[in-house]
Amino acid sequence: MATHLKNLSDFSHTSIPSGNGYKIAIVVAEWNAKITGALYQGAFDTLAKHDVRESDVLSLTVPGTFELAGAADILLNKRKDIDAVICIGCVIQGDTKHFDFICEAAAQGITNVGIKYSTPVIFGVLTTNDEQQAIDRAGGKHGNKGDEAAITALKMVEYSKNL
Ligand code: DLZ
Repeated sequence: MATHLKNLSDFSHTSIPSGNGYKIAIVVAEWNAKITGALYQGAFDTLAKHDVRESDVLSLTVPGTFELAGAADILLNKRKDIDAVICIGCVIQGDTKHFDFICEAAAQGITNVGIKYSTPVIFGVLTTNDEQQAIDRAGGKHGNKGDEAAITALKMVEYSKNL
């Protein structure tokens, strides 16, 4: 049920909904696999903690972050039962312009797929200057951004189901 927020502080108090009955896909890039594996584990565990059944999680891999948007598009085209897609990747700055092209394509592509299918497609992609920054955000001192991606998916599915 949609609620009316009385003041801005209400935004920080929205509870994490139960994902019981939600079907969620997690698409994981193989590049920087140690990092994306940790992000995936965080997302998977968070979904389980919030009642998403293991059998309702569809886990898939793609070669790199660049492929995430295309993979989400193919998935949502073929599987009408999926409530949300969590895209997980990690792009680490190198010496060439690859970083910029991959990040830009992934962000824009993931946005476009979500809008095309009116389905939450979550940007669980780390874009870091170096490996340490990625480690810090994949279960390190800055938490696990996979957990946050899973919580975002739960909140967005609830949003779309209860309007
Ligand atoms: C080619 C490439 C490079 C240089 N760096 C990364 C990266 O840091 N993270 C990542 O997920 N993928 C990287 N890739 C691979 C591209 O995402 C993509 O798989 C290839 O360009 C083929 O389309």
